[in-house]
Amino acid sequence: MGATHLPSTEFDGTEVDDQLEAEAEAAMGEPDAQMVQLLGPDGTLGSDPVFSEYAEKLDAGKLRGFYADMAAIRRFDQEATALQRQGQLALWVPLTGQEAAQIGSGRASQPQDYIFPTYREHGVALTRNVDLSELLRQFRGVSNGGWNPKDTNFHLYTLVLAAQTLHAVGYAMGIQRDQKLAAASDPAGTEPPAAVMAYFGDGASSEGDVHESMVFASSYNAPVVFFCQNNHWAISVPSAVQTRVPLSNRAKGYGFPGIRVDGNDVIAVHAVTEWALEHARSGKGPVLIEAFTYRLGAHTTADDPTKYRLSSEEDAWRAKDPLARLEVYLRAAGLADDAFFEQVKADGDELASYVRRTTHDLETPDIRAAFANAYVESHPLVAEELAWFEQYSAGFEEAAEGAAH
Ligand SMILES: Cc1ncc(C[n+]2csc(CCOP(=O)(O)OP(=O)(O)O)c2C)c(N)n1
Ligand SMILES: [Mg+2]
Repeated sequence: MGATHLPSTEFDGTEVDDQLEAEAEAAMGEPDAQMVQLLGPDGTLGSDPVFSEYAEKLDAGKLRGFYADMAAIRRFDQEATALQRQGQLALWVPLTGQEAAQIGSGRASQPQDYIFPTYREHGVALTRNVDLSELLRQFRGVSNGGWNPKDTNFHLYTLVLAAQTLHAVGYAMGIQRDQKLAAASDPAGTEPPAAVMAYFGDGASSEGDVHESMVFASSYNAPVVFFCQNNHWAISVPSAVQTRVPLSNRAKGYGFPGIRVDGNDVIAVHAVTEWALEHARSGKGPVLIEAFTYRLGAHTTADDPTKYRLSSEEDAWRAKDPLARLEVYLRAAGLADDAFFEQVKADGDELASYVRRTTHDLETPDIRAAFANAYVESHPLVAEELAWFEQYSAGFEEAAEGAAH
């Protein structure tokens, strides 16, 4: 038997930072792992042995719809940024650059699926029919939520990084149990199977919650798709400092498929997500998708990316713009003309004006809703606290009446 060789500690000492930063720079532009891509940055459609089949199912209407959605959410993003600059929102989290990752994946979901977003998934919200002005409640500071997740199966935004991945897996395990019960009572199975999609970022992938959620998802074969948008930055920390291997490779360690997809290619993202959701819904277990994309703007309106990254990097990614490449393809294939693109622009302006009008009128929700939404069923402690609150509030009314007499 040969001697045991321990691996040398390549990253010893203070050189770690320098080395990782150099790697970060090198990795910033081009992916170093196999990546599914169908629509290239120049707008030419390529092929893939597995995923072309999914792309072929997309008719002209669907492709035009992808473009219209991406343009609408980019316009919304600009308007929300302007509203923040004018003091109408406390903060805004821009998504520009990530439209294909969000519209492609959101449009692959079915109404019965349940989505757990981070705080940047405005494009996914659009695909789930969340009223976009409701989305701004939290950023205007009038509510901690803004919409009823039950209406759209699109959960509230989670600001605590990665916490939603645990919620998603728990929910997926719940779906699994509900489906078993339903199958026992109705063997013909009238309800379509559902899956859960958990969004998170490259930075959040370093959180223990992601590890725990993947272990549980794997152990229980939960119907969940982990959708990681690797937009290359966690505020000012580059993604290469978060991982030495492509994030999609991590799935191997948990024993489920991991796929890296060009996150600026809406056709490929849609195909890969459709495949992954079918995989999860049909009982085959979890999938990790890493959408390789880029955050073109600031982390939030409180951030200045010129302090930590080069504009040349932004320019390189601007050349891979998800909308521009789809426009080239649609025009070249004769699937859309000037009239279509003009209409999309006009619709975007109308959406922006709707959002601007409604933001000014967003009302503070009735605080009683917080008591009503604490548990599914009534709970004596909550009822007691509500009674106390009613009495407390009535005290102000009595005092006001007393002062008036
Ligand atoms: C548990 C936790 N730690 C730190 C933060 C502060 N924080 C907010 S966003 C962020 C970076 C997240 O980066 P990433 O996961 O890549 O998502 P992105 O913002 O790029 O979409 C950090 C550190 C937080 N919200 N929650
Ligand atoms: Mg990120």
